[in-house]
Amino acid sequence: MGHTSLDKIIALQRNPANIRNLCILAHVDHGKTTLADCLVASNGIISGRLAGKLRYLDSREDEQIRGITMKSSAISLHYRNGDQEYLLNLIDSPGHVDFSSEVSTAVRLCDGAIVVVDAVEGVCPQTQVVLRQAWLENIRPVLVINKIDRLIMELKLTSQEAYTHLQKILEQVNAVTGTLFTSKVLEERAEKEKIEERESGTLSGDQVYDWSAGLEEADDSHLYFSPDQGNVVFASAIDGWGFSIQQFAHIYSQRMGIKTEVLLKTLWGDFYLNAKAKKIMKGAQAKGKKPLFVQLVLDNIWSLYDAVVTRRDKEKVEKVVTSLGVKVMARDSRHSDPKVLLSAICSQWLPVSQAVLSMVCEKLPSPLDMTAERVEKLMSVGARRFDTLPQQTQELKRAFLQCSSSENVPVIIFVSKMFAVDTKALPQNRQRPLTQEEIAQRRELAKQRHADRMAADQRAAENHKELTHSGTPQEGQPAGVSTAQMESLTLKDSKPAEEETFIAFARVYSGVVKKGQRVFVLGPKYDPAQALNMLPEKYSASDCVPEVPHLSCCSMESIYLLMGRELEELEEVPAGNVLGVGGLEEYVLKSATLSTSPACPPFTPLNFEATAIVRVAIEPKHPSEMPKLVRGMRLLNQADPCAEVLIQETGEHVLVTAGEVHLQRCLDDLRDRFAKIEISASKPIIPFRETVIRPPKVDMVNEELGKQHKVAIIHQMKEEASQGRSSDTLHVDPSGLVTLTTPNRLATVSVRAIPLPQEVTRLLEISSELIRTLEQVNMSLREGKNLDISLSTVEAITELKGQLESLLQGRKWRNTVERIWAFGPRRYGPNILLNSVEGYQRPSVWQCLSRGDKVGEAGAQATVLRDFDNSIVSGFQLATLSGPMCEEPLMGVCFSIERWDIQSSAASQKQDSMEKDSISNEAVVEIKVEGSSETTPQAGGIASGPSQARRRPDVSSADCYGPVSGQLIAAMKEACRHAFQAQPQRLMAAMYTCEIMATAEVLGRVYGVLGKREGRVLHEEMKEGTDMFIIKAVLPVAESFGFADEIRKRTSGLASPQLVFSHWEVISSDPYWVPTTEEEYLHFGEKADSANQALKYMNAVRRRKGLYVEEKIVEHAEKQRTLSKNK
Ligand SMILES: Nc1nc2c(ncn2[C@@H]2O[C@H](COP(=O)(O)OP(=O)(O)OP(=O)(O)O)[C@@H](O)[C@H]2O)c(=O)[nH]1
Ligand SMILES: [Mg+2]
Repeated sequence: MGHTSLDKIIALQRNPANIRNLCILAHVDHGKTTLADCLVASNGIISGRLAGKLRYLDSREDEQIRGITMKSSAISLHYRNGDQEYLLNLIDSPGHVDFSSEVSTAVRLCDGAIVVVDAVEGVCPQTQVVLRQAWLENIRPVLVINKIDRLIMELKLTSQEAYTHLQKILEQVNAVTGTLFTSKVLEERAEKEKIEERESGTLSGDQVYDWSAGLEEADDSHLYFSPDQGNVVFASAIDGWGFSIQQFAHIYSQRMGIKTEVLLKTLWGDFYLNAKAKKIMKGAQAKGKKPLFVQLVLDNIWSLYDAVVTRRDKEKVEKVVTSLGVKVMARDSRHSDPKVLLSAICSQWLPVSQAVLSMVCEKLPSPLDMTAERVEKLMSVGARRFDTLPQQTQELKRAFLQCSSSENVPVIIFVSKMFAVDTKALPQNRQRPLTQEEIAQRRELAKQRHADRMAADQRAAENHKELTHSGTPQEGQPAGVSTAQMESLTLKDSKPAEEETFIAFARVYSGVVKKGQRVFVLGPKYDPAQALNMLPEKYSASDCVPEVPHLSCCSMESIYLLMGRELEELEEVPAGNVLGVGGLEEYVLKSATLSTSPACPPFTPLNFEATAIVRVAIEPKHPSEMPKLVRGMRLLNQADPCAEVLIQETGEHVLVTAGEVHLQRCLDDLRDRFAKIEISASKPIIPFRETVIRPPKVDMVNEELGKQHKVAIIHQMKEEASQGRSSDTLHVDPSGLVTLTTPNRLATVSVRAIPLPQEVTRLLEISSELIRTLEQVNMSLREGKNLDISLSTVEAITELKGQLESLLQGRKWRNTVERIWAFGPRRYGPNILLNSVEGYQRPSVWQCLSRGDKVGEAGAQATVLRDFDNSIVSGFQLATLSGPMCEEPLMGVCFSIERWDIQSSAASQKQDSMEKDSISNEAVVEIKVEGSSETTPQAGGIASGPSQARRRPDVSSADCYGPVSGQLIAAMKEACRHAFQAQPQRLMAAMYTCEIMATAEVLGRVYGVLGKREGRVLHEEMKEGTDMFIIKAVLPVAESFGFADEIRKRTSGLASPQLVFSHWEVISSDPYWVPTTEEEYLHFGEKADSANQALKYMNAVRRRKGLYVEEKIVEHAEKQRTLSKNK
């Protein structure tokens, strides 16, 4: 097939029924890009010979070198299926975990996906993740089982064994889909019941709870992958072949005279051919017969490989070639590598592109088939319900479903990422092949100019040489172009442009996008309801910029067709297509929604599976180049969906990435493209968490601790007291209750730190998004606003509360959940502030669940306290943000406030303007109220006068400490820190899980590396049908750098692990442990720092942050010298 012309593609873009937007998803190295090559070759963009070797869509140099994809890239292909012509907008995605955010950006723009699975490795962790991602975005998948050649050549399976193996893989994939489906059905059923319950009042008493309901009714057969459904292709992308059973059904229906429909149903499954009776029978396995699939399909392929590759039987090959009716060129059959001949035969016999593309056209939905469910999901952000959106917004749903390109529908575009291209590579700046006339014309011009130049001085001639030299000559371009190149270069030199241009990777959901059109850019927090109130009716984006929050206007400077490494400029793009948009870099950071209608809501944010965890500090080699670095980092931030760039309080420029490989790519990009300077990066900054634990029973040397420990704490506190840390404002009692008074002695808080059970911490951690929503709801309730939250959010919150209640059982935790005051840090972290103050009542954090219920009338004291409620919360937030061990965030700590007094003058300071009678009848009035209640905090000292000051020294001195709320924050923070220190403290390390596939020979070495790096093997199993072992292990992030490389080296590349962030784990050793007995001294040395991993980590963090580190650098220098006798 020849090269598809641009005009053809433009024409196809207008017919959404024949458009397929799809991406290729898989675990790393399962052959996505190789498969994409075969599809690209079918359009003549690359040669068929190079397909599979070129990896055309891996256009970056580092992608080619490392052999993995790092960025998703799109290409538009044309395919004729029967009498219909299709436009396929294909996106290749990376499979490495570090780049899973690129997968999210690709999946959002598609309606379908090709999921590729390696026939040997089967379902891998990332396969499950991509299936889930496809599911979450409601896009339909089809399956390609790739690398079947490995079953023949590497595993040397017989065709029968291969069949069993393939069946297993299908089962595995379907099991993943099944789980996703079941959970969704159950969720939906629960939701439906809830609604019914609400509508019908109460449930009837005798209703039986039927847990299977819903599952049976729901038809899920279309979801599963099965060759007879036509949604599975078996392929070897590298050898260029692939087939679905449809193809074989056609072949054999002609040859054997069996109906195609019959073959379609029987080619896959437990059927066999009874040659005598000329019948297809069931029960091949039971009768020990060859299944049809083996006999009619696999055997052919196996014997072809046998003849061509294994035995190199020329005669047989010739026979096969003639029987298949394919043409083989002489140079292919003479080639020393038999694989060349093989792929020459196979790619004509069973071209993989045909099998895959016809499956795509038949089985994947077009943009017109978008479901209402998916539209609602896209349009309702966060906790909001779709039906609470303004009417005009809800009407837009129709525009999505119609996917119309008429002039009067609103334009809706979603930008899922921004990517940078070299400005020189833009079509505007690139030469196109010239027409003959133009060439002639230019030649004349050039000749003339050349003559002029010759006459000019020597320098001009030199310039000329240089310029012609630096233009990269393009292959196959007609003569005379070099002059054109020269021209364009001189032109560009005259106006220095940005070297990188950002293009938005986007899709049109409705309307026609035209070059130069003006649209609204809707920020993620944009609220259409608010905007519709503020904007005049029929407001359009071409009017001047309105003053609406999170709304701006921009124009589409240029729009492009994405063609892999190239871009083609277009004038307009109709609905249903993927496109590139230029000129948005000022308006869009990473993703955005664009529309001509202000009623359009911003789309739900992308689901990112990766957690950015690896951070490094970056600085330029030459300090003077700082501005360049800052600019470069800004560009990098925009160009990568997942990388984060921030400036820490310390002034360091920090880059946060998803993993080691991602980090490497970001640094390369920064160095070579965005900053173009030498940079140095710090060692990865490893995050830790600080926590407290229940008093342990044994110490470092496994000795019973018993009472000894308590003694240690008291000892520690005494020490602190002697150092002056425990002053008269601080009191720590032996049970760990810390009481702290503000410097002005007006307020006192008593706090105790309690370790949260592990499951609670984990629950809080996974529910952080929900807690954040809860906090937002509470905030708006406090402001007196009413937020419409969706039923599912309310339900999720109720469920969270229920789970917390069931986890926090026992005497110690009685009524805890109701008493939760706040979560922290940042108001949604995994620590709890608990209200254990007797008689103090405040609205519960769960108040959104019981709206309308009045909080019990509190006493007067409580009202005073209520005013300072926020200070306590702020103090708690600060304390949990950075702990006392090494200023890392806390995790899994509950701070229970057991007492809290504020003397009323403090309160009156705050309420200076409203004189309250309640103050005077306060229980804790110890000081005279009248005087201070009239004074403002600032002028307090002056107004109270010298005589009063003499009488009440406490109060007057109090005033110089500033506002009470501020003091209370500081006091609360300090109290929390002391309470924390009064318990056994521990560090928590971030852990990765990894799954390593290794053969038996290298298993030992894998264990060796894991052991050295403090990894722990969770389980090990043998992969059925192969000699591979799958080892699942956890490994501290701190020990993970270079892990993948080391494993790869030690096993000669046979095992390559992928690290995924999993959880936080308490490091069992106590960083503050010091040896106390003689034996321990001998064993651990005086400071016990050799074996203490926690201490090592803690000191490393402290050193990095410039905190005080207690360590001796040289110990017993003299002694050491005398030890070595040789000197
Ligand atoms: N034997 C065999 N090898 C294959 C086949 N398809 C791809 N490969 C090889 O598998 C390796 C990975 O192929 P890629 O296409 O880069 O894999 P990918 O899925 O794009 O990898 P990422 O993009 O990094 O996730 C390459 O070395 C290919 O040559 C196949 O059908 N058979
Ligand atoms: Mg790839």
